[in-house]
Amino acid sequence: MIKLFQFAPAFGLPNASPFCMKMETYLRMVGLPFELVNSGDVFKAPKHKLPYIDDDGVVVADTSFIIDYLKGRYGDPLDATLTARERALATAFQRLIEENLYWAVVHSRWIEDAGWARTKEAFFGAMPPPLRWFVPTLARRGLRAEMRGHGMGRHSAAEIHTIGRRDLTAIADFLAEKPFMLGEQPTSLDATAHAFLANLIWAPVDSSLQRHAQERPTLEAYCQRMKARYFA
Ligand SMILES: N[C@@H](CCC(=O)N[C@@H](CS)C(=O)NCC(=O)O)C(=O)O
Repeated sequence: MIKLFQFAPAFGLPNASPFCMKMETYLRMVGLPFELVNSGDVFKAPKHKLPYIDDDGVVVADTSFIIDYLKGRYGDPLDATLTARERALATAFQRLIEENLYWAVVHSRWIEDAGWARTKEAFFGAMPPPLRWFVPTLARRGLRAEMRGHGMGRHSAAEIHTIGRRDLTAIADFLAEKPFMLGEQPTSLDATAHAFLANLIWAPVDSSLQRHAQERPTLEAYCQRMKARYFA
C-alpha cells in the first residue's frame, strides 16, 4: 500500500500545501489505493520537503519524481497518449504553476501581514507553548530566505502581484472553455492545476492573487469540476 506523507489538512482543503494536494489528487485520478500519513515531519522527509511516498519500502520524494515512479510501476492511464506538443505544454504550465506562481502564493500567505495572520493560526495554532511562541517566526524567516533565494522575494509586493496575476491570466486563457487543461480528458497536469488553483481560490486568505483568480469564473468552475470528479 502506498503511504503518502504530507502535512495535516488545513484551510478546509484536502491539503493547504499545494504539492501535497497535487499528490493526493494524482493518486485519486489514477485510482491507486493509498493511505494518508499526516505527519507534517519535514525532517524525516528525504529532501526535507513534503510530500513523499513509501510504497512497500520504496521511498520517493518530490511530486514529479513520485509521478514518474508511479507511472513506471503501475502504468500511465492519464498521459500515455499525449502528443509531444501536449507534453511540452504540460511541462511549461507545470513549471509556471509550481516554480513561479507558487512563490507568489507563498508571499501572500507567509509575508503579507493579513495572509500571515491566517497562516499562523491555521498551521501553528494547535502547537503547544513554548513552541508556539517561536516556531512560527522561525518558519516565516525560513520562507523569507527561500523566497529570496528563488528570486521572487527580491521584488516588491506590487511586482509580485503583477507576476502572479500574469500567471493566472495565462492559465485562465489557456484553459478557456475546455473541461481540463489539455482538452476533453484529464491528464496529470490537472493534478497540479487543480491543487494550486484550489489552494488559491478556496483558502481563506484574501489577496490580490485570490481576487484575480476569483474574477475568472472558468477557474473556479474548473476546480469545482475536479473536486466533484475526484473528491466527492
Ligand atoms: N518540488 C517539490 C516541492 C515540495 C514543497 O515545496 N513542499 C513544501 C510544502 S508546499 C515543503 O515541504 N516545505 C517545507 C520547507 O520548505 O521546509 C515537490 O514537487 O514535491
